Amino acid sequence: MWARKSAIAPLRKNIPAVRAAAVDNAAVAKYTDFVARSGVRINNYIGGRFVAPVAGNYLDNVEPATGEPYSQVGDSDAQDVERAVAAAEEAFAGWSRTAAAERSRILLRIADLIERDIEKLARAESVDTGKPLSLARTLDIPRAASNFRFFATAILHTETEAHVTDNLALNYTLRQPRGIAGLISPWNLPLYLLSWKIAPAIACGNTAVAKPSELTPMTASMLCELCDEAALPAGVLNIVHGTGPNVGAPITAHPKINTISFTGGTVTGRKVAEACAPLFKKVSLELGGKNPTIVFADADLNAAIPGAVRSSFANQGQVCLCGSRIFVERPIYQNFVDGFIDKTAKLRVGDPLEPTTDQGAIVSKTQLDKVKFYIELAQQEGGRIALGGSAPDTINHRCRSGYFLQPTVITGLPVSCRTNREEIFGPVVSITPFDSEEEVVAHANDCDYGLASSVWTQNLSRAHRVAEQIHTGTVWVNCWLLRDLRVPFGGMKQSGVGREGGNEALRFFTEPKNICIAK
Ligand code: TXE
Repeated sequence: MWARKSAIAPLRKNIPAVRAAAVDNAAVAKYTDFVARSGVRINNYIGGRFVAPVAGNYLDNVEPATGEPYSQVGDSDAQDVERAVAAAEEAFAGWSRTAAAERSRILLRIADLIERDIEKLARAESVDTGKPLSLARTLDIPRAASNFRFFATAILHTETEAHVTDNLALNYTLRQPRGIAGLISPWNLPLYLLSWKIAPAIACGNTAVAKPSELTPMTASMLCELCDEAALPAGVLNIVHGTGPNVGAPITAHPKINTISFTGGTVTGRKVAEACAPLFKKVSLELGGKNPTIVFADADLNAAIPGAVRSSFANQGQVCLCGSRIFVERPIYQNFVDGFIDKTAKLRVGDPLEPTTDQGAIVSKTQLDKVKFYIELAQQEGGRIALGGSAPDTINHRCRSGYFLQPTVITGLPVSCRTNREEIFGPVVSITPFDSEEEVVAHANDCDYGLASSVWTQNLSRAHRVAEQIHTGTVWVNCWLLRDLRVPFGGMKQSGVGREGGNEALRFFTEPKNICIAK
C-alpha cells in the first residue's frame, strides 16, 4: 500500500505539471487528493534534501475526519536530530552573514509561494487536522504567508541603541543571530504556528531544526518544498518528523541548539523547560489557556453573541486562545444563553472538505476522548448540558468513523470546579452569571492559566479598568483573535514564558552585545 521510502520527494518532484496548474482548482484538488490518499511517506528535510529517518521507521498519519491512516510520517530519533544539527551548523556560517536584504528577499518569495499554493496547502491542512477547509483557506494558510512577509520586512527596519558616556566612550548595541534554534510546534494550527517560529528565527540569521506535531506533519513538509523553490540555502531550515520523546526531547537536550521556541501543552512545556535549564538555553513557551469571555449587561449582543460563539468554537475549540469560560452579567444572562445556544445550534458539523461545514473533526481519538471525559465530569460537578454533548446526528459516509463532536454548552457549574479550571481544548464552554465587576474579575483571575481574555461592554472606562485587572497576556475588547503581528503575544502563569511577535520575536532570536569604545 505504501509508496517507496522518501516517496514524498520523487512524488512531488515528478508532478511539476500540477504546480503549474495550481490555478486550476480541479487539478489542485486532484493533486491533493492524490497526495493525501496515495499513501505518501513524509520524510525529514535535512540539508536541503528529503531523507528517510536513519532507522527507517514510520508512523501512520491518520485523517481525523475518517479515523483512517492516509499517509505515513517519519518516526525519527536522535540520530536524525544529530544530522539536522550538523546541517544547521554548517549553514549557519553563511546564513548568519547573509545581508538582511537577501534574507528578506528569500522570505518574501516563500510568502509568495505559500499564497500561490494556498488551495493545495489549505486542503492538505484540512485533511491533516480535521479543520474545515474554509478555515484553513481563510485563517491558517494566509497567516503563514503573513508570518513570513512580516518578518521579511521587519528585519529591514530594525534600529539599534547607542549610548554616549560623557566624554569617555561611545556604546552601541549589536543584536546578532544566536545560532541554531529548536522550534517545536503543535497540531492545532500546524503551518500557522510553525511559520510563526521559523520566519523570525531565520529572518534574524539563525538556522533552525524544527519539529511539527507528529499528528499533523503534512504542511510542514510542503513548506520545505516551497523553501527549496525559493532557493533558501540548504541547512538553514531542517525539519525532523517524529514524536515528542524521540525527536522533541533530543532537540531540547542538544548542546548545540541554544534557543528553544515551543508551543504546546503546559505539561509538555514544563518538560521542555526542565530540559533546557541545565544547558542555559533561551526558551520561549506558549502553552495552554482557560480563557474567560466576560459579557457585561451593556454589551451589544448583536456583536457579543456571534463573537462569543466564534471565540468558543473556532477550529472546534482547539485554539489556545479560545474562550472556554463565559461569564455573563445576571440581568442579561438568560437572554444571552438563549441567543448563544440558538446561534451555536446553527453551526454545521460535518466533513471538513465540504464548503458548508463550520465544525470539522477533533484532531485525534485521544483528544476526542479527553473532551468527552470533561463533558462527563461537568455533569458530575453539577453542570447541565444545555446543548450538544455527543456525536452529531448525521455525518456523511466518508466520515462515519471520524472524530466528531457537537459544540457543547454547559450551564449551572460552580465557578471553581475542575471543568472550569482545566484546559479541555475542544468544542466545550461553560456559561456562568455574575453580579458585579469585582466578582467577575476575581472569577476570571481564579485560574492557573493567563493567556487571553475578551471583554464585551460599551462602557469604555470599564473596558480599560477591567482589562488592566485581568491576568492574561492579551485582552480583547469587543472583539476576538484580532491580531496585529507587531504586538507582544503570549501568556503568564501556566500559559507560558516570554512573548512572540514583533520586536519581542526579533529580540528573542538575537543576542544583544554592548560594544564600548573609549574616546
Ligand atoms: O501537545 P504537546 P499535545 C494543549 C491542549 C492539548 C494538550 C496536549 O490542552 O490537549 O496541550 O496536546 C512535542 N519534548 N495544547 O499532545 O504534547 C509534540 O510532539 C519536546 C495547547 O499536542 O504539548 C508536539 O510537536 N517536545 C497548545 C508539541 O510538543 C515534545 C496547542 C506539542 O505537543 C515533548 C496544542 C517533549 N518531551 C495543545 N513531548 C497551544 N498552546 O496552542 C511532546 N513534544
